[in-house]
Amino acid sequence: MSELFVGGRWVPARSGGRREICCPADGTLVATVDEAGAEDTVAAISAARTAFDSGEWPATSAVDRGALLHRVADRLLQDKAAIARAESLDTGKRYVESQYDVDDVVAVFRYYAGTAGEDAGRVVDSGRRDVVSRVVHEPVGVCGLITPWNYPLLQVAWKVAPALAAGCTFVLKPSELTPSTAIALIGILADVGLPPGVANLVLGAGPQAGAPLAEHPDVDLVSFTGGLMTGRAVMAAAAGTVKRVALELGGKNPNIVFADADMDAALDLGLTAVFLHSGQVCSAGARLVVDVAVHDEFVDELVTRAQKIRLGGPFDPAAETGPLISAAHRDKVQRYVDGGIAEGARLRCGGRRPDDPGLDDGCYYLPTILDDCRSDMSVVQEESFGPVLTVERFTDEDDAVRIANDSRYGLAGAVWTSDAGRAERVAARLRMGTVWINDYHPYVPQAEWGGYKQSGIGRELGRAGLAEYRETKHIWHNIRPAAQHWFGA
Ligand code: TXE
Repeated sequence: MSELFVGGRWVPARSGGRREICCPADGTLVATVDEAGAEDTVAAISAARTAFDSGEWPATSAVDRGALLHRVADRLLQDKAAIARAESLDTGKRYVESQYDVDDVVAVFRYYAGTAGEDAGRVVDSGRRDVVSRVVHEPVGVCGLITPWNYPLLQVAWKVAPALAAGCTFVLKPSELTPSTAIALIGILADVGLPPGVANLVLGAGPQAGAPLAEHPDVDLVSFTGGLMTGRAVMAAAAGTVKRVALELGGKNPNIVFADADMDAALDLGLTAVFLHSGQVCSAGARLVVDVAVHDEFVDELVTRAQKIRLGGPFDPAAETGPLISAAHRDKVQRYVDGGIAEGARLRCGGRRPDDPGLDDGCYYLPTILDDCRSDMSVVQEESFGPVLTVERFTDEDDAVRIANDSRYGLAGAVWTSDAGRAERVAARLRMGTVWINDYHPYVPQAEWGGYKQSGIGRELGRAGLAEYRETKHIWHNIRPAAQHWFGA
């Protein structure tokens, strides 16, 4: 039984509510956890407020904060097998991928351990010899951190590590579908000596357990990763108290392939771009924008390869990708595919559940390719967040850029070409937070991650990812105070 973590103690949900967590690979019961209501979240906010206003953490030296983050990274490595297993059971993703995810989480904690003391502030020219003027950075305060289910621990780490590095306190609300690794991380934070009240955890549904984090006046910042519609609701709720808002709302990311690209690499990574983790990736290359000159051969080969992708559970050594997160999500993916076909797309493969009866109990969906798509189709414009690739053709460089930018989103995209000048021209014109040239998916904690347009507000990772959790203060120190007699009195 897992409870909530409030003020340094594991406590039951006040409502007595509980939720069963089931593995989407086969429906087995994985865990039973407490289900918080708004009153639990308000109690957690109060604990975080007290720890920020009266506790030692915000005044702890950056060196000590960094040392604590390193201890967290050490423990994560020590517990890697158990954490990866828990992540795979909650999400259904392959165990090996969950292990990579833990490595990435460790890298994020190490990165912010190293940067906690960076950019503490600067002295600025006051224009006066009797004045010392400086700009300092301070922790923003109490943070509400709301995360989704596709990379549960990774997305928690992208928020928790910089928040702690900056000296903030927080209330974390992970996805109600995948809470296990957040529970493990909170346990580790307590074990390595984080003072009570700095890290608080509430589990449960968004509208009940999550909404107070956007609304409550004692929360200074809300950082949210999830869907566009929920992100809009969080932003609207946060407006009532003008709190800082950071949003990562996914994308509908173009993967542009020119005729002069290295075709084998473009095919291989084009497949990974969209079908990794069955498309449940915010930066998935779900829109293939391909040169009309190579369209036929490229798409034919992609279809051949997509049909060979082996589906299976987290511990099936033959599996290359896993299930979707839930049956409801699979239904949503199916609706997008059906809608695309109704709007004129040509189904080249997939478009349904697999035939294998061994997969019947899981939320599996076949890798799907829809050809002959247009930018105005819903399946092209909206995030299906499943293993669905749409294909559009372009005639020249301008056309490719126009199609790729024809989206309300702007998270990521890629361009494949052997012409370096063209690669740079296209990269410069794409309105996206990340552009890969002749590659897809890599990221590093040192580089900012986030979206243009409706993909979000602010950045995670990198220096900007730390800056999100800092306030900026100008301190003007008159070292020779003297009356100025502006007024005659
Ligand atoms: O996400 P939600 P869902 C996209 C993807 C997916 C869609 C919906 O397209 O199909 O979002 O997924 C919490 N106040 N992404 O419904 O609702 C919720 O409990 C405060 C993109 O699972 O956005 C969870 O913790 N919080 C994405 C978190 O918000 C609320 C990753 C995300 O849930 C809330 C996942 C409320 N009113 C899905 N309502 C990405 N950007 O990577 C819900 N929540």
